[in-house]
Amino acid sequence: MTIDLYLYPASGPCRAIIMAAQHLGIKLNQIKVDLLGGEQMKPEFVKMNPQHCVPTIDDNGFYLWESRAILTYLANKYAPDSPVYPKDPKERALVDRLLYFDIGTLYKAEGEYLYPQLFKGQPADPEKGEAFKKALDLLEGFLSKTAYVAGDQITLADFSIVASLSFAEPSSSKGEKRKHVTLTLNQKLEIIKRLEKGDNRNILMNEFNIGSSTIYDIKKQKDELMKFASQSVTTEKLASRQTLKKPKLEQLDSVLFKWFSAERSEGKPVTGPMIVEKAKKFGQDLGVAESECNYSDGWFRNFKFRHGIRRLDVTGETFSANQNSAEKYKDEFEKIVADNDLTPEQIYNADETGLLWRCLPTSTLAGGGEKAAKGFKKKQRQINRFAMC
Ligand SMILES: N[C@@H](CCC(=O)N[C@@H](CS)C(=O)NCC(=O)O)C(=O)O
Repeated sequence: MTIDLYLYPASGPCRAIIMAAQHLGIKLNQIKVDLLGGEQMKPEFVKMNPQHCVPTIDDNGFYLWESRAILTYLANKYAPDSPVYPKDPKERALVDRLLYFDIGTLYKAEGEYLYPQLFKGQPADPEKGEAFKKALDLLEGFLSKTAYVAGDQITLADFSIVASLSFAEPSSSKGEKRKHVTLTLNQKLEIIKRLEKGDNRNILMNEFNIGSSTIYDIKKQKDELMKFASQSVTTEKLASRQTLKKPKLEQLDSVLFKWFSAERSEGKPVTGPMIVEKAKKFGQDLGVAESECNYSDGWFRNFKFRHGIRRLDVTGETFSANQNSAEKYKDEFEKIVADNDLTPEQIYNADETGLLWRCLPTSTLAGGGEKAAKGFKKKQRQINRFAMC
């Protein structure tokens, strides 16, 4: 039995349903409605929802719209024990309060301020802007006390409010995409400290050039970040680190990439299985537990992605000749000719057989900086035999 969700991908209320369903493991059959093309006005849609809006669900003939009503319906019916919509009357009332705050205050103020600017090209109305800011300040007040909007656990109110604000964030950038910023652990810790001191999140967003979702993520990561900081590493490390990845895995990654680069700088072809084999060996030496790294396809994909490693065809023969030895051999060769009193007719030039080189791979993995993989002789089939007389 599937639940159909009629949606428009850019719609904030629709995103709330998708996020909550994903969190609760509820499968939805997503059906796109082309709002710009007026598809919601078609008789078959209006018959289902006379208010002709998305999100709308069709749960086997039960039609429901209004995103917050859909959220509570899905949780009640398909995840009754989930803490996203607690059973305790008081806890549930707090979630409801935030859902009503969203529809009646936050999303309302946001829409009244931004919609005329976005859809009618009207100038910003400072009074409406002030009302929106007041609503944001109220939200800020709630969030300064608890990790999530309605307490210390994620609830339906978070999905609703995040979806509402996901609309304001791109709108406020006036069409310019904010450059992606990756904060160091030190910066994240500073943000946590300042939020706890009561600093305004809008000021922090501006100062660090980040969006509200990043602030949200940092607050979510708070315990993990504090634990990591207390356990670990020097101040310089915190200043440069951007993730909480375990040091041992970092070491493995770095030593493996050094080995890979060394092999490639000598022109040796390197294949996936070779890298995985080497990683296992280094992992063993570093004491990396199997639970920390399983050297799976996914791990290998990420390793290649992190270092910009890709597959290149082996081309040319650049590495087939040893230039240094060839230089030295010139003198040796002249001496052999003189010692044996050889005439030009007695000297032959014979290339080495290519047979051995056919055992080498015809492609290799190569680092991001390599444009072409200089290769050995390849695909040679003939064998030359010489009979001296
Ligand atoms: N309060 C409703 C708002 C729904 C709404 O306004 N949907 C818009 C898209 S974001 C829509 O479908 N507009 C088309 C129309 O009303 O014809 C909810 O949360 O579901």
